[in-house]
Amino acid sequence: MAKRVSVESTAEAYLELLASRGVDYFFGNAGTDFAPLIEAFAKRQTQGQHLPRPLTVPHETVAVAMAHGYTMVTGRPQVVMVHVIVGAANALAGVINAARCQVPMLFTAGRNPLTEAGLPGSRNRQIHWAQESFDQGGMMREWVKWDYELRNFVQLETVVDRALAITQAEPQGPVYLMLPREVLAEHHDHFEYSESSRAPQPAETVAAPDAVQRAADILAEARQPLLITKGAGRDPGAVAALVRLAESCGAAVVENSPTYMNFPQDHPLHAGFDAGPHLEAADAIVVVECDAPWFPALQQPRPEARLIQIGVDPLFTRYPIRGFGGDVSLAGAPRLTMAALADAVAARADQGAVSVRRDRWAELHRRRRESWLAAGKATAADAPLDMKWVSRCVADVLDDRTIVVNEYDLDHTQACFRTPGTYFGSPQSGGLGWGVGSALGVKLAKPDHTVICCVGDGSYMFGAPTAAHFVGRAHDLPVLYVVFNNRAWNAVKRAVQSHAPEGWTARTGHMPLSDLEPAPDYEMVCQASGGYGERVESPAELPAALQRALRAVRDEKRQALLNVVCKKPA
Ligand SMILES: Cc1ncc(C[n+]2csc(CCOP(=O)(O)OP(=O)(O)O)c2C)c(N)n1
Repeated sequence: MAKRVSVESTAEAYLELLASRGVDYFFGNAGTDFAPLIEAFAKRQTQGQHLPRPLTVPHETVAVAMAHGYTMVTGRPQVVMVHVIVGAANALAGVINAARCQVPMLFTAGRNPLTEAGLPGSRNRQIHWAQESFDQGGMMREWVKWDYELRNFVQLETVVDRALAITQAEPQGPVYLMLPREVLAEHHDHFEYSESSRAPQPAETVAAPDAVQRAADILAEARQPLLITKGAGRDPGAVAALVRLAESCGAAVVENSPTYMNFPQDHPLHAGFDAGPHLEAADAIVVVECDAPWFPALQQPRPEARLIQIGVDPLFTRYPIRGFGGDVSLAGAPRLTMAALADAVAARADQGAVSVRRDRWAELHRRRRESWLAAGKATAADAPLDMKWVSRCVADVLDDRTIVVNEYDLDHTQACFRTPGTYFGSPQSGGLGWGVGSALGVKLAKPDHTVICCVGDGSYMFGAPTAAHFVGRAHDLPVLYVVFNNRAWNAVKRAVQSHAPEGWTARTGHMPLSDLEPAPDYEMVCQASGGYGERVESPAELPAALQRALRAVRDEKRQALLNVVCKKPA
């Protein structure tokens, strides 16, 4: 049905349209290009009209990460707007993360005024000459599914609906819309649009039945089937399907650097976080939404092992190189694919053999968890604290209404995630600075949940923490940050150690470009924005410190940060 509303400008019509399409938030980091939009926001807020809620986010890293975090728990894309080319440059790493994580997002930037004079919105600031590029979309193009510049008011509805449809079509990922100031500033008196989007919205797909049957034949005949996943839980509904698939053939499930909660970690078929020990024995391997299931330079499955790949894009089309093979490849919604495959396998598999395998895996599972528990407890008295012990203490305060965002240092072996949507790990693209902001986005989407952001000291600093804590206070988003402070970039140190185990750094004990000392008093960064902050140096004190911090976020409704002083790596 067509709807006609009175507006003053293209900018106002744009806000009307975004709200009608279900966009809740507009994460903005503004510049001169925003002027017509800010006017439109002011008018509509004053008049109580429907609009996406504008949130001021004073660094682009945080803005993109917040949109990422909000969407990874709701599935619904939001709008980020940054200031022309310079804002887009700051946002780019976050857009790369969203692209690799297949998170939809309407990423937008102002476009410098095109005209030097003569139109409403024409250039009137020093920067308006130098901030124009020949191809503003070019900087982002590799990382977005579609980019376009809004050229006129007449196309507004088509352009916005097309952007929102493309970002949400699988494989999902950000799209980029540029908004020239003259177009936003154009005067209009009314806007007519269709109440719901007319853009095609492709339905979920599932592989053809004969391909599913071929995969089922492989799994039914396998004696040692193995499942490896990283991101099946992007769709929380896929978790139950993965459980059914694993149970149908008695296959162990390895979560490889998980980006989501994929499979209940207390399930007897959960086989840990490293496929390495199981690879040699496997005769059928199912790779579910996992870009790098093993490292061919270090280890390969047996040559005769049959490979099945499942994912919305099992080819990982946007990766320049990825050579993992597939005897059967099942593109489509993993939830539907795995459900169909589980049914087909259950109908064929030898139930006796399946139950023998399940019992064997269950015993290994029990022993593995016991040894992980013991390894954590063995560090309970270490000071500075061991990250295993920090992880164990964090794990002890988790429940089904607590969501963890982990950028690096929470040790998976010390926790036990059971509920879909309760764990989110670093994007596979590794653009640091994601955790701090995405935890804010999660809290925005789930205000009734506790959100704990586990973050390395390095990752924390990449996350533009001053801006993030500003947002936490300004927009009432009480997140608990646990900073695993080892005063180093351990990932960099480990890379040097594996590159040159007996090299100069090993012989001299001197490793440049990897230390973070003198370390800031991170707790004070949070205190500076009204939060609770505490430095923790004693392992025995950590459980009580976590309770104090949880009281701050849950009862006092203010953000909190524990600066946990951990062992410094060599
Ligand atoms: C934007 C960006 N810059 C640099 C890197 C390289 N890098 C990967 S891990 C890492 C260190 C992370 O430090 P921290 O969060 O303290 O965790 P730790 O490695 O000490 O456990 C760095 C610098 C990156 N991934 N992303």
